[in-house]
Amino acid sequence: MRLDVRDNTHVLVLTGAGISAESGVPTFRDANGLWEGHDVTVVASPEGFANDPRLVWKFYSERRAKLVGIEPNAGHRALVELEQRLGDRFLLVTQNVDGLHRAAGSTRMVEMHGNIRRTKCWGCDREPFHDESTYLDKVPVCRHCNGPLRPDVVWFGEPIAPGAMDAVEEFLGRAESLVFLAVGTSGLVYPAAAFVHVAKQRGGATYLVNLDRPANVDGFDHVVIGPAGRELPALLSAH
Ligand code: BV8
Ligand code: ZN
Repeated sequence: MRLDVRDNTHVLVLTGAGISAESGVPTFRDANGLWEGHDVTVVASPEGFANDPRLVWKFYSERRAKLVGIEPNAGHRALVELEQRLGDRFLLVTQNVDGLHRAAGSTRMVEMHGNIRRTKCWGCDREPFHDESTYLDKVPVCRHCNGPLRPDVVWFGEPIAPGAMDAVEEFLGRAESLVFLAVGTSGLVYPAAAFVHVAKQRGGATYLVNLDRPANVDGFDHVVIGPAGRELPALLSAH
């Protein structure tokens, strides 16, 4: 199967943890949504951080440490090639916080759940900054306001990264002949899981590449079951 891309086709891509699996980044489903027995939706939440900031920094520090030396894979690269072919008729929205799309060369991309390699202040609105440090035994504090620093990711119960949804709306607003492609996502987290339904309402053709059939599989016209690193290059190859 190939993505049906014509001269006026606009392609919106949504990726989840599955596209980074072949790079060695564990997915959330792998761990059944648990980390050291903790429910990720609790650890990755404002309440979780307020309740035990050291535990939350341990969770993110371990994930930051696991990202050292991790490289993008053929799935990430296939999306960069498609972006280069389509230009402004392409937009990638990722749920991932691992930074691998940017590392692969994606530029027409929004990180709707933030980026684990950035830290921001919980207490003031100083500019978030690039940070790959790990904090295993203390909670870092802001030198401006002395408030606790936190990973610049969107937690459960927090609104999506500012501008991400606007970018999607702007793209959908001008998309003639829309194609929506989801890759490596279990379709459980909102609002990302609803994008396929939005695309269908806009008359878009919907494609999925995933290792298994996700919760929102019924929204997809075309379903390719298999690893993204193998399936994406074939699906996205130029005619
Ligand atoms: C919001 C950053 C409102 C942090 C993440 C009840 C019902 C419905 C919704 C809700 C509800 N209760 C609460 C909500 C809303 C909530 C939500 O959806 N909860 C879920 C759990 C029910 N959503 C939110 O809170 C969002 N915000 O709604 O705001 C609002 C508005 C205004 C003001 C205040 C509030 C924010 C959600 C963002 C949470 N942050 N990440 C971090 O990373 O630590 S989500 C996090 O989990 C990831 O970013 C990702 O999005 C999600 C995991 O999902 P996937 O990426 O799909 O990964 P998963 O492991 O699940 O699946 C991998 C898939 O890949 C599998 O299907 C597998 O088969 C496949 N796969 C594996 N290997 C491969 C592969 N596929 C291809 N190739 C392979 N090799
Ligand atoms: Zn501060």
